[in-house]
Amino acid sequence: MVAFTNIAVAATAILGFASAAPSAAPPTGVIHRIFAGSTTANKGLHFEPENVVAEIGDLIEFHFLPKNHTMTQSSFDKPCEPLAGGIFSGFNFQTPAGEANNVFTFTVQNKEPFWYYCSQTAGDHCQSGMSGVINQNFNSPNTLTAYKAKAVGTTTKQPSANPLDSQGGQIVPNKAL
Ligand SMILES: [Cu+2]
Repeated sequence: MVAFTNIAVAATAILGFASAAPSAAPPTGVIHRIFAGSTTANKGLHFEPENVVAEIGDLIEFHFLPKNHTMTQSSFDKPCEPLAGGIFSGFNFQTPAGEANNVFTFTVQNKEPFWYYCSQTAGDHCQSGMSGVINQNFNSPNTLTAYKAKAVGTTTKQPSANPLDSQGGQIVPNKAL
């Protein structure tokens, strides 16, 4: 009985580790490109598309347009605030014109809603509606519209003291250039 308990504990530990690892899901080969700073919507304070449905193992690839945006993971309940241990692109994609030289990528690990915002405070991007969601639960009142409404009046917070410290994803060359 003691031995069985130990095995169960060990299995839980392994599963916990696997779900926390950034690249645990086998890749599907599907890439979802999301553009930060669309020039056609909301005066550029916009992710396009801002509502994405993705499968586990799909790659999410953020392309950055002017001027200096981020992708910062949050919870639904606290818009414009980083989720503890969440994914963050860092302020590594400043560009005066056209797409930044690098993109930010990560692999979808589960089907839970993934909420994110831009943490640029010059111009209050998050409060102005620069946010998005991957795998929204369409049977839930937690919609992107509700997130944006809740974001108004919040104060943007950063995930790290160093604005360049990305976490949970990869910065790789932009093959579209
Ligand atoms: Cu922004």
